Amino acid sequence: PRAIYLQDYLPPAYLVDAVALRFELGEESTRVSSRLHCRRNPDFPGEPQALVLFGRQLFLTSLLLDGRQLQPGEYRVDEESLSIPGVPESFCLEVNTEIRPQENTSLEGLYKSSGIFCTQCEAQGFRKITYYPDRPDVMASFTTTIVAEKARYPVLLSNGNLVEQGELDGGRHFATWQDPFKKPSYLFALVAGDLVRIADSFTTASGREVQLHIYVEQRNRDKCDHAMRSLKKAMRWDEQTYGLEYDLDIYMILAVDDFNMGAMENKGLNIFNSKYVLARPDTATDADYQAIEGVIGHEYFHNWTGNRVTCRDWFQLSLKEGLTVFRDQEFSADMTSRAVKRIDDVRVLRNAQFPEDAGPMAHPVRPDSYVEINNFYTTTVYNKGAEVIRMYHTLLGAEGFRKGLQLYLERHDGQAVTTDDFLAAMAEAGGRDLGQFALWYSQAGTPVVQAQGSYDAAGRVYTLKLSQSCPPTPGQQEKRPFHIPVALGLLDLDGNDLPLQLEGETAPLGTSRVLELRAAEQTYRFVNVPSPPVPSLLRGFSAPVQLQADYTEAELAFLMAHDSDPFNRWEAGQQLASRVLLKLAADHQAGRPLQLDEAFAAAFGKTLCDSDADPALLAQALALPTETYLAEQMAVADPEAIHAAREFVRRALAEKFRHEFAAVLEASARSGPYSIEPAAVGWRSLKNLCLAYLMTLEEPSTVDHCCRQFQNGDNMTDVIAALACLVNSAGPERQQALGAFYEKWREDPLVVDKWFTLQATSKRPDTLEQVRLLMEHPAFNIRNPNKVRALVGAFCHGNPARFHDRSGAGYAFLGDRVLELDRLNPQVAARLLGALTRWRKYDGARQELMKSQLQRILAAEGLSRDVYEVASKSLA
Ligand code: BAL
Ligand code: ZN
Repeated sequence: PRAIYLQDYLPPAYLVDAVALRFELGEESTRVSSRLHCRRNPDFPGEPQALVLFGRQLFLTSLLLDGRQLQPGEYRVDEESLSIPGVPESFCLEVNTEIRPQENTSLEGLYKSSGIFCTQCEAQGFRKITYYPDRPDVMASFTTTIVAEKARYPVLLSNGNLVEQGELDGGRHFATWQDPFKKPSYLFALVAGDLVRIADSFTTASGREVQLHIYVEQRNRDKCDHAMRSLKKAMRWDEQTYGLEYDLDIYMILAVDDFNMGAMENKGLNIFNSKYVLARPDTATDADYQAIEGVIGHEYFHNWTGNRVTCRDWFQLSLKEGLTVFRDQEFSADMTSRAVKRIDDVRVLRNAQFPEDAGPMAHPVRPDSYVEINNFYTTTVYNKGAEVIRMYHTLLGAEGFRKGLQLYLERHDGQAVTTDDFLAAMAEAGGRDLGQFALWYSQAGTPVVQAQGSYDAAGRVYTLKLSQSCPPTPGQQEKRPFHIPVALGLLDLDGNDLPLQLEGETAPLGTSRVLELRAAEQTYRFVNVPSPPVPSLLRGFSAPVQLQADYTEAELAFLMAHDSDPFNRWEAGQQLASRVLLKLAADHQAGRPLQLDEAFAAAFGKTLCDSDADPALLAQALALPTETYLAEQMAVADPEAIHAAREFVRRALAEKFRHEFAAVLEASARSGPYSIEPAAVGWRSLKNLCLAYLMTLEEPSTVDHCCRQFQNGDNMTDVIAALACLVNSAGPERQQALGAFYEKWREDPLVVDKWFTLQATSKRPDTLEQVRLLMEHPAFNIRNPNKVRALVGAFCHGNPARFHDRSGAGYAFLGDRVLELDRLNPQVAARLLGALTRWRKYDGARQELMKSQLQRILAAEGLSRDVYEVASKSLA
């Protein structure tokens, strides 16, 4: 397999103005006829070229140029493309192909899910439907006719507006859809199936009525209310926040069970993984409800940031993804709790993106090259990309950012552009030089920011020295300094924010401000500081960096109690807990007895008893850093020691604070009936966290409480939280509860996924055996990505203590699954393989075991590009 480079980009040699597609959907095979109106691209540099169309796994039946059938000698077909030399300046090409969607297990292109025909074309799935210049900078108007048997496929959908429909002979019918907006092929969608429609409508700010349709299988019709409500909220939010209105008269969403991604923003016809649509209080957790709101928002927001203005090439993927993730994060923050949302988002960044940025697959937000673009739908492109957008927002302010976004959308509406174009619009609207800021797109790796403060009592001056560096990443040994916004405040002895005045300023400017670190090292002098302050640095996590500050434990406890920035209050607690846990992990390694740190316990107890605190924030503060995060903090990760230390602290805290935890459980019983409002969600998260702590003691009264919550809970959040505790317990309740849960929910695949995940993430030593057995369970299906992620993915990515078992059995299990899956669905296989990429982080024995699996995979015949790229780069 060959790498593709950003520096080799050339504009397309030919443009497509319009394309008319006709699909004859069949049980054996599907015929696709495509009529392309093409012309030479005046902007293509150099001599006229052959027309090259991309296509994979297609059977070409005929090819006509301006109505004349081409003979085999007049064109060339290989595994990836069709080329026709000597085409005229402008012409009409008709391409007739056959495909077999029912055999398509890659879930890319046109495929079938539970009897429903559906598509996934991003990034390069359209070329599995027909030969086409399948690249995002070729934008055309699409007209799509779908013909299918009416009884099996009463609903026929595509992008845009329905312009014609009717009956045909032999029990068949057709529908023709026309999309008035030009689009790249990756935004094409087609759906045919026996579906029910949930209908609603939305009146836009300018008074246009938009029909909103959610299509699902009959059995799911009562699980769409939340998705519909979320859609309407998202539409209103985008109008109010950015003045952006929806542009078609109809917006459709389809939910399918078999889907590689979370969802897809096809113009006017989003196709969703059912996980991000379906919810009922008894089937979906609070986290599911929030994820649905976020993903519905995300796909809707793409209509402007992605569809109206799209990417020139796939290196620019973060242009639409980073921006749209930022937009969905802000939407969710406005709908729920801003502080809790920020904490959740930073957790994702630290637990997934920082490790990626520190490993062999590290790449810039705008990568320089790829072998398989599907491997670049990463947490770097998405989540670090969103942090980059957030930094523009921090540097320009909300109003400057809004102006910049408006300028970008006006200037580039209907175009396929680059991250440089986005940066130029922001720089112009904000009146800022963002030249150095551009390094966030081109340099990989997580910068390290070191902070050192000193106080001069005589001069009443506080001096803060900030320095930055960035570790080497593949292909980038040396890094230039980044432009880093560092939001900060200074706390006085009572924990109040001090007014901030830098040397040279005539008066203080607020109590929280953003310093712009641009050099490798910069010093800031704050004047008129009456007493030695405690700095609150990187407030709100104002940049995606690792902060190293020389806080004492007492200072961390002080920030935990007093910082006016809720994110930094949480952060101080996490830093304190990390220190304690890492020290205990070292004790475990050295065979020393483990002891709970008294100062940490006191700070924890104080937080737990803060009856004025917001329960949602309290739950965040009381949750210990994850095993994955802690592993990242060690020079050589030791999953066993981390697990032992963390479990020890959980039990020790439960013993010490059993009455306080129990008091929270009691208080929560008075917190009112089930609702999905943020306050109720906050109480549930706090209550279930306290229950989990108490259940580490497995005292009969708590086990009883847990069983009652499991049996009588009126919502999935409470039921699954209780079941999770029981699954980790040793008593007979475990098996009973798992059995009862499965019997109750066996017909609901999304709930069964939760049942798989709980067992795959169990702390019990026999978990791998259980996972192997569950792969034989009738409810497991290796062709369904959600099932693979719920069972195999959850074990390999979400259960470090068991996956990294010294025997290497977890690694061998993963190796087997990757090879098995690669033949069916390379995208899913490559993602799973991500669990082995950080092998250098472990001890020598584990390194050998992990490496040998990577080598075994790489040696396999007929490997996909996806898996080849991950395995070869991991070993490089
Ligand atoms: N564009 C792929 C799915 C998403 O990010 O919305
Ligand atoms: Zn997206």
